[in-house]
Amino acid sequence: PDLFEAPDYYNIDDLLSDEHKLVRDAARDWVKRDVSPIIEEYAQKAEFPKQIINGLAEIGAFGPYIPEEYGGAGLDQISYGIIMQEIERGDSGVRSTASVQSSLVMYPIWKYGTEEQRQKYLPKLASGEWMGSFGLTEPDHGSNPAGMTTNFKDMGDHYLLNGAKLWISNSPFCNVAVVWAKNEEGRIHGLIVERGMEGFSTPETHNKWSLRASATGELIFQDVKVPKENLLPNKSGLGAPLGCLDSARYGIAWGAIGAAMDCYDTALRYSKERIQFGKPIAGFQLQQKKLAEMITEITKAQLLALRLGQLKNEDRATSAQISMAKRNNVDMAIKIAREARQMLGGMGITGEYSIMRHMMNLESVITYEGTHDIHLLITGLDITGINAFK
Ligand code: TGC
Ligand code: FAD
Repeated sequence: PDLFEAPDYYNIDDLLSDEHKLVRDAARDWVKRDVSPIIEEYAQKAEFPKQIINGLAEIGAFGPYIPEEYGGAGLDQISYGIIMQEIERGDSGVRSTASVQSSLVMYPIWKYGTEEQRQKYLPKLASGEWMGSFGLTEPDHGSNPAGMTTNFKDMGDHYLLNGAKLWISNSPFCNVAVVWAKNEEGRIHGLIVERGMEGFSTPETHNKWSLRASATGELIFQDVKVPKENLLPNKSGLGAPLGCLDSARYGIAWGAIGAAMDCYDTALRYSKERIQFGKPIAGFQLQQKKLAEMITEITKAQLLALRLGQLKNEDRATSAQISMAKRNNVDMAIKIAREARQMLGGMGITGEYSIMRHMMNLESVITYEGTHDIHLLITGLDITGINAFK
């Protein structure tokens, strides 16, 4: 197939297995065929393209590393990363949908759920028949989720859930939501809430200038009766949702490389064709500086992600290592998007090219899953032992 140009300045392909390359080519081919041609239109009209859900399932984007017995793709962590990279080459919003489904909905059900919960939910989530969302953030508790006020009471034969979550990806169309709430003792637990439960609503958040092709909304619980069998029993406390975030943040570290590659590739091609002052703008030193720094930063980010993937495969990656990669790679991508946008001059602000969309998307990516500053403080805490959050 006619694939995207994929910068690989350090022959990193040599470090990938044949399976990694097969997974990558399938994802890349699908993004080029089914996502890139339509995504600008959906971003412009601020709508998630639901017709791509089947394709996402087919390339293994829903639960790449979830075992095949539960409908997952049974792949390793590097394959998971590569799939996120290829999807985000198309659009960060589409990658968000896959990240949430895999790392924030399937992962907690797989890791913290009962066998019955795994059997009931995972195959349907893997096939895309059901879509999930993840409710941690609240209107008054974003970076500090430990302060959450959403809560549930034990009513004997069921739980009664009250509260509200804000900024929830996939919420407007999710069939199930993994929701984090405090019990009467103030301990955080995960609950699976299903659409249709009385008192549960999911209003959409409009007027976003970022991640427009991803649906974002609220999760509102007004005396929702949640069956007792919907509680995730095998882990509680803030560490439970943070464990899910570790997996999603790892995927984002790879995903951001995809957005950066697309911006770099677009700027490189454009600059070789665009003639000003009698020569291609790629021939001017100032433009070469931009391109040379872009490929340098992409290469460093690729190596960081790949090494982190190896550590993840060996179950040795620490949360602080994941924070470093998420922070570095998203920052790398947003800077490349801004520089690449300038290289296209006026054309760079139009939807004829993907760069401005990536740039705006990355404003969400640098904020969600722990902001740029929060991840810096995680590194700071890790290396000094001193907590600067509070
Ligand atoms: P702290 O006292 O540090 O920790 C509480 C407990 O959690 C444990 N822990 C972790 N466990 C697993 N993975 C991690 N990354 C962990 N970090 C900490 C910790 O050991 C402790 O366990 P225990 O057993 O002692 O209780 O907690 P803190 O309240 O001081 O907060 C730390 C901080 C600020 C780093 C944390 O709250 C944080 O990461 N805040 C950022 C919030 C965030 O990232 N929200 C993301 C919401 S989801 C989202 O954005 C989805 S976007 C998806 C998309 O569309 O792609
Ligand atoms: P705040 O926490 O209010 O932070 C505001 C500013 O203060 C930031 O710059 C932050 O870095 C800084 N700050 C905060 N605390 C400190 C400190 N201790 N020291 C120094 N600076 C600090 N959440 C979910 O649960 N599920 C989802 O699916 C989801 N999807 C999202 C999709 C989109 C498009 C967006 C934009 C967000 C999404 N989020 C989701 C929420 C996201 O995780 C939060 O926006 C993020 O964690 C930051 O929280 P906040 O917006 O409340 O900002």
